[in-house]
Amino acid sequence: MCCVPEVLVSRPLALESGDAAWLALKKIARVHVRTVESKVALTRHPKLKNVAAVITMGTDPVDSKFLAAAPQLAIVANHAVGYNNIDLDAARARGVIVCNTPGVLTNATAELTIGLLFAAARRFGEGVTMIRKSAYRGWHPCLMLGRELAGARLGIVGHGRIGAAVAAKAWALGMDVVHSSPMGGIALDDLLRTSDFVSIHCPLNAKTKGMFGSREFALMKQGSYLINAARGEIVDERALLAALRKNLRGAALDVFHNEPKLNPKLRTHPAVFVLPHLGSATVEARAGMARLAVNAVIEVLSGRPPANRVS
Ligand code: 8YV
Repeated sequence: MCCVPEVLVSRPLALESGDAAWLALKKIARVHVRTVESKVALTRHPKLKNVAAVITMGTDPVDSKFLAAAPQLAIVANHAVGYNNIDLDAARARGVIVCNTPGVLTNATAELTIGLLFAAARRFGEGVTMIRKSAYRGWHPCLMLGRELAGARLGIVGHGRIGAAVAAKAWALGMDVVHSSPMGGIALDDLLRTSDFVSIHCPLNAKTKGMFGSREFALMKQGSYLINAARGEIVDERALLAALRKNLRGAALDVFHNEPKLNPKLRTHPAVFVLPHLGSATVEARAGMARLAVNAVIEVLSGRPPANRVS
């Protein structure tokens, strides 16, 4: 048994136990799965010192401390398209391959974003709260009026796979869609000044961290909305709360700072609708992500180059 590589999976994957990729992995490796209930941080996991591969979640920090605790490690397969949780320089210095799971979650995340647009525009959060508190006292013509998406301008910040998929769906809804990204589109300031809805779809990195601060919010239109299904840290939450007292009508967020601990001011704000990071949470996307991560591990353990290598 000494030559069978060991693999640590940070959380159970959304795959059937008979899934072909999963069975193929179990054929070539001894696989340890950390339970959802486990309180042991991945960096302190007792198996880490022996593993050749790890499947991490986007929420697991992979830094030099983590890498030092895993001296046998050959691959980190990140079960996420984003890899802001991984110190790529540290991985490169150690010769550890890093892979992600792009493509398979594009549609799921774009659909969720369209849901957030409707939730913000048609005040789903306030409506649900009214019902749950038994505060609905009867229909009247001015009850909880919202905005229509058709004809409104959607400004997409970041125009990768997910931003482009959101643009196609929003266009089909009759929205006037513009985008801004380092690759093209309009200037960010112009997008902010002219959009009724601003939706963030860029990766979190040194350039985008805190990119939405008081200056950016001050540029946004009176009565506009912010949508974020990318990463919480792209938005300065204090500046967002201040903008909600001034020019912003509402916000719909799938991500926030310090997940899972949400700032109580955002949690209780009537014009803020928040979901627990559900962008890729569909059976289809999660199976696709799991298979990409598992296959990347199989390839590396078999001495072949994996797909979706980011370092
Ligand atoms: C993941 C995501 O659910 O892929 C990403 O970048 O944000 C989500 O799909 C999350 O990162 C947990 O792994």
